Amino acid sequence: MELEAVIFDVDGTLADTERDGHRPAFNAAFAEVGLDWHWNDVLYGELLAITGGKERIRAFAQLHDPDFLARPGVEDAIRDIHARKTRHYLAQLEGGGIPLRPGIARLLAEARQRGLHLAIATTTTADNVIGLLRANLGPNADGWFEVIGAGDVVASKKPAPDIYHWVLERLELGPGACLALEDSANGLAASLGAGIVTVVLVNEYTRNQAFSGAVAVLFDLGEAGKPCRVLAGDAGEHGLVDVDLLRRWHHLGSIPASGGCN
Ligand code: XBP
Ligand code: MG
Repeated sequence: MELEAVIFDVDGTLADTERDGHRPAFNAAFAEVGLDWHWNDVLYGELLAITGGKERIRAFAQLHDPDFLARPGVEDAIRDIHARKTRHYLAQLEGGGIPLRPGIARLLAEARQRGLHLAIATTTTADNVIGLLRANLGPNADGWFEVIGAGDVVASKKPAPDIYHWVLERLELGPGACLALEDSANGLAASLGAGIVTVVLVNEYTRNQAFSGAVAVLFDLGEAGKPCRVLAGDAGEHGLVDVDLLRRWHHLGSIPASGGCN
């Protein structure tokens, strides 16, 4: 089946947003509401096992501050902290503080030019996605994506496949016509759970995770003069991850029993 659409995860895939983007925004929100919580980068790496900011706050409190969860109105308090966190994160984006990963802008431009549909499947808040795209690619860049599936539009976040099902339905495509780009084991479980061939782009937080079932695993997509670094899978003679290579991986990954890396 022909590749018709590429579905991108956001955090960790389009940009390295977590350690120096979301994490300080959470900490600023905690300080604002008078909580003495502080998430250092090691702890934050562990907390990333829980996708979704509100879910991550709740999971942290369960372990480290159970009294917080016993307060009356705690769900409103979590929503308030998370809304503050989103404001801090957006301010950082607007200040140009979070660049895209190498090769992302190049690949998006080529994919558009060659008529592929683009979509987003992420657990983060929609405003964060739009802010990231506009800050880095221009004021209309969110319009390049036919479908943006984000945050609470589904009840079960990654590793559940629900966000991918939501996106596929709106793209009006079957999983076989799509390829997903993810950065984490949770994200890979979600895309594979929806039956989508997936390329993984690792980052410092996810590089030691297991990516069985991915058609390829890379450190980066590569830029002119700086070839992509492939950890698993076959990039052939391609020095950069471009649309031709995505098409090749999509084809390979679609062949039963020959698709994934182990
Ligand atoms: C990303 C997330 C998000 C972000 C924070 O996971 O889990 O929660 O860390 O964003 P993925 P919010 O890349 O797998 O989609 O605070 O807006 O949830
Ligand atoms: Mg991710």
